[in-house]
Amino acid sequence: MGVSDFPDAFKDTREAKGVCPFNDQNDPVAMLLRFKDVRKSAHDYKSFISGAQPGRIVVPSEVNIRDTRQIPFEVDPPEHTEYRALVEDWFKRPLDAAYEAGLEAIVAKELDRVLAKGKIEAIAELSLPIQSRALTLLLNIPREEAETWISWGTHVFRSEDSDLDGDKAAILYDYIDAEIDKVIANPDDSLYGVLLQSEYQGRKMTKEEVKGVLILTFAGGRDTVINYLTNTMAYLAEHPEAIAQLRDNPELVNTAIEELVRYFSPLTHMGRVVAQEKEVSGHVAKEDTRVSLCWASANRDEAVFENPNEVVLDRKLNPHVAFGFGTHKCLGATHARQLMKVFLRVFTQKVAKLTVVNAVENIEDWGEHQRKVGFDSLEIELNPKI
Ligand code: EMZ
Repeated sequence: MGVSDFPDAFKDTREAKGVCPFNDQNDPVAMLLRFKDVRKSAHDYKSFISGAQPGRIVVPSEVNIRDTRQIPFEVDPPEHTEYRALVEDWFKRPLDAAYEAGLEAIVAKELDRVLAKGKIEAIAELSLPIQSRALTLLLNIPREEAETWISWGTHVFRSEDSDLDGDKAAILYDYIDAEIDKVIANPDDSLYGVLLQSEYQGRKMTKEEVKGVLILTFAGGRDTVINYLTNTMAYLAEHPEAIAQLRDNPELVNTAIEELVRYFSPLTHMGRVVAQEKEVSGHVAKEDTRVSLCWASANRDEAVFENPNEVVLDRKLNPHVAFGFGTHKCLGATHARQLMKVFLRVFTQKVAKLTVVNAVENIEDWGEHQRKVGFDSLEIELNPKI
C-alpha cells in the first residue's frame, strides 16, 4: 500500500449492517454508514438535531471542554436559518477575485520558502502555515496574526496525549474573548467587528454568540484543511503524472479538488442527537441517544460511486458529502474549495516533482474500525520546476 492510499475502513460493516456502534465517553454513537441513510438523516433535522447540549454532536463529544454553543453549527431551524443568513455573505467572500489573489499570494510565498529548503516536514512547515495564513483572509485581519495560531499546532482541542485537551481549548477561548473585547473597544471591519454589529431577532449579537461563530471558524476548518493539503501532497508524490496533467489542464482542477476531498473525507463523521425515535437500516435510534453521519463511509458507497476506492481526477458524477449535506452543510466550504483550487494550481506550477522521505500515518480509532485520515508527520523532498 502506498502512502497516498486511504483504504475504506467501513466497507464490510456498511454492506452487512449499515450501522456501527461506537462508545464515546459513555454516550454511545450509532454511526450511519450508507450514503442513502447519511443523506436522508442529514436532511431530517427535526428527528436528528444539532441544537443539543453544546459539544454533544461532535464525536468525540466536547461537552466536558466546552460550554459555548457554536453558531450556526449547533442550532437548528428556525433559529439556524437566521444565524446562517447573517454569516452567509461573509463566508462567500472567497469567490471575490481579490480574495483569490490573496490566497494565491499566500500559497506562492509559502511554497517559495519551502522550495528553497528542499526537504521539509509538510504539516508543520507548509500545511499548517498555509491554513493559518489563509484564515486571516476569512477573518479579514492582519496577516501577522497567523503566527499566534501557527504556534497552537494542528488541532485546537487535541494534543499529543489527549483527544480532548481542556487546557489547550482554553487558550483558544481566552484568545477569542480578548479579541472580541479589543474590537468592542476599537470597532473594525473584521469578522469580529461585523458580527458585533449584526442583528439577530432585532437585537445586537451577544459576545457569547460572536464567540460561538468564531470558535467554529477556528476549529471547524483547521485539522480538516491541514489534512486535505498534506494528503494531496502525498497523492501528487505517488502520482507524478497528475502534476503535469493538472498544470496543463486548468479545468481539471475543478473536478480534481472534489474527487480528492471525496477520497480523503477529512471529516470522518458528525453526530446528531435523536429528538424523535427513528429506525435507520434496522437500527432503532432511541430518543436522546446519538447517531453520526459518516461522510467518509458514504463517500465510498459502491451503490453511488463507481470504483469508489480509486482517485479519478476527472470524475463526472460526484455527489460526495465530504462537506456534509442539507441544512448544516459546511459554512467554510467556499473558502476551503478556493484554497484547494489555488493550492493545486500554484503547487503544480512551482513544483516539478516531490518525494516522500518518511510518513507517519494518523489513524483514527472508531471502535472496531480504524481509519486513516491523514498523517502525524510527512517528510517530503521538493524539486522546483525550472
Ligand atoms: C467543531 C467541528 C466542526 C468542533 C465541521 O466541524 O470541528 C471540530 O474540529 C471541532 O473540534 O468543535 O467545530
